Amino acid sequence: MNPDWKSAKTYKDILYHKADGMAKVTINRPEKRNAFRPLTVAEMHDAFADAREDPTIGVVLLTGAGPHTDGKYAFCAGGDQSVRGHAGYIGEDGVPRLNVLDLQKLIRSMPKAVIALVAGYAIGGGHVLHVVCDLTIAADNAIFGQVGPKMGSFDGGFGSSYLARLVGQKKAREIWFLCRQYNAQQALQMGLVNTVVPVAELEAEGVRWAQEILQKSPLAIRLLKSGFNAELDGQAGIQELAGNATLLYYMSEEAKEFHSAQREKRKADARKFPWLP
Ligand code: S0N
Repeated sequence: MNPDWKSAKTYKDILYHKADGMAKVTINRPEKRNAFRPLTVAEMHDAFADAREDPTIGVVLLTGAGPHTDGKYAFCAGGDQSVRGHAGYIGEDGVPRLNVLDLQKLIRSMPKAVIALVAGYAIGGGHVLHVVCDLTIAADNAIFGQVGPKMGSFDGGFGSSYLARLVGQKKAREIWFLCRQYNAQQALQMGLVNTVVPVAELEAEGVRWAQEILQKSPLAIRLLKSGFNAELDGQAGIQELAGNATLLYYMSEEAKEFHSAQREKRKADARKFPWLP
C-alpha cells in the first residue's frame, strides 16, 4: 500500500514528507545529480532534527529525486563542486564550511532507523551519506564510489573508518585508493548494501522495510542502534549508550521513588528495591 505522504515542511533543495510513522527526506537537485551545497545540507539537518524530535516517527528514508530529464538517476553525487572553495563549500553567506559532517553525526546518533534508498549514483560525500545510514536498499541501477583522491579531497572519518567496518579494511582501501565505481550486485556482495531491487520498486521496498521495523519495540531498536555505534564511536558512543541507560532508569519505579522522595523532602524507601545479582 502506498503511504499517503504529506509534505511536512517546504525547503529549497530538499523535499520532506511524513506518513504512517515514516519520514522521507529527498535531495531535490536532479540537474546536479543531487549534489549538495551548504544550503542542501542545512535543510537536510533541519529535516532530520525534526524527525528525531517527532515521537510519531520511527524510521527515516533518505533518497534522491529523479530520474533527471536525461533519464539518469542519482542518490547523491557528493559536495557541489561549483561552490567548493579552498576552505570548504561556500554558502550564500560567503562562508566556507563542511557542514555535511554534522549531518553524518545526526544520522548516526539519532535513535531511529535511517534507511538509504539508492538509485543511480552514490558518489563521494553522497556515498558517505548512504554509508552512515543504518540500512541501504539499492536499486539495480545503483553505482557506488569514492572520488576524493582524484579530485583533491578525502573523508577520513566515517567515510573511511566506518566503511572499513562494513566491507573490511582491504576493500575499503581499494574503494578509496583506486576510486573505481561498483554496481549494485558488487555492492551487495561486499556487504555495502542490504538488498537490491528493481529501480521501480525502490521506494515500495523501503516502505516495506520501514513498516516491518515500525512493528518492533522502539526502545529495543534505539538501544540496539546505540549498542552498534558504541563500539566505534569512542566517548561519543559511550555517551549515547549511557544516555539511553539514563532514559531507562528515569522510567523505572526505583528512579521514580528516589525522585519523588527528594521532591517531597522525605527519605526514599530504598528497601523496596532489590540489589540484583
Ligand atoms: C556522478 C557522476 C559520475 C555522473 O556522471 P554523468 O551521469 O555523466 O553526469 P554529468 O554529466 O557528469 O553530470 C550531470 C550534471 O550534474 C552536475 N554534477 C554532477 N556531480 C556534481 C557535483 N558533485 N557538483 C556539482 N555538479 C555536479 C554536472 O556538472 C552536470 O551539470 P551540467 O550539465 O550543468 O554540467 C559525475 O557527475 C561525477 O563524477 N560527479 C562529480 C562527483 C564528485 O566529484 N563529487 C564530489 C566528491 N567530493 C565530495 O563529495 C566531498 C564532500 C564531503 O562530503 C567531504 C566529507 C568529509 C571530508 C571531506 C569532504 C570533502 O570536502 O572532500
